[in-house]
Amino acid sequence: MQESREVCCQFCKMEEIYENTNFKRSSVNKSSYCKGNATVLQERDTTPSIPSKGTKVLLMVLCASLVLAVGSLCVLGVLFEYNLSQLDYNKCVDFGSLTMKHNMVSMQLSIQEINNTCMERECHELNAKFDRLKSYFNDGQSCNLSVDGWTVCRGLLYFSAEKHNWSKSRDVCVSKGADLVTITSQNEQDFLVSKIKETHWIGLNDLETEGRWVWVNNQTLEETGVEFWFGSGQKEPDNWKVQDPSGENCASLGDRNGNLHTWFDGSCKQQKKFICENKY
Ligand SMILES: [Ca+2]
Ligand SMILES: [Ca+2]
Repeated sequence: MQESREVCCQFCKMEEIYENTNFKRSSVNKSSYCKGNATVLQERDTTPSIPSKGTKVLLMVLCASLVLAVGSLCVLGVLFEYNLSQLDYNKCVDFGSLTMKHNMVSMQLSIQEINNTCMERECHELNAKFDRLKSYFNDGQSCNLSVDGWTVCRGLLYFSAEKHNWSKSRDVCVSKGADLVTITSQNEQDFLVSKIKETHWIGLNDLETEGRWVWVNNQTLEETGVEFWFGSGQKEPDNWKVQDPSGENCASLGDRNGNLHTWFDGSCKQQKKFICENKY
């Protein structure tokens, strides 16, 4: 009997423990059980029991959490879709920009190729001109005998085949668009000397003022700074008047004695070959 009472008390404690659970309290008649009828324990009641207040609160919290989770997932989904569309848009923009840059670079490359072609053509033409000028200035081969007997050097100097007095010689030069040659440098003197085999009239005279020698372009010897008289001015010009009382007022390169490297004054009436020069 004492043992049955102890079982009854333990059962009552368990009831208190499981009060907030879904387990259903047995419909055992506790009083009768406790009163000693310990042999009869009824099966659990199969009818649903009313949830306790704590359970309701827990369920409400769980539901709220679930709603929040679903809402968060929806928001995340929307954001992901938006970012994905933005990414696609940026890709499209980048692709368009790259395509434009590619077209620009292609166009610049085409222009550069055209420029290179033009530069190559210009370079070829300049080289051809350089070769012509090089052969034109470098040697005596640039002097050619023309059909009328003149020797033309560098396209600027004309060595006559016929002989005239000084004035007539100058007239012939002028008729060719040139004038009698002026000599204003050692190189020019040397070049002319190398091309003649007899005396030639040059464009130097003192017709206007005796002793004041000027070139046909009115330059004086002081202005040009060079002069190549025979005997370094001691012998020529001497204005010799034996053959011509008017004296010697015209200059020639070389004399009849074969001195071809210096200048001589002589009578302007003498018949000599002459050198014309086209300055232009
Ligand atoms: Ca003179
Ligand atoms: Ca003389």
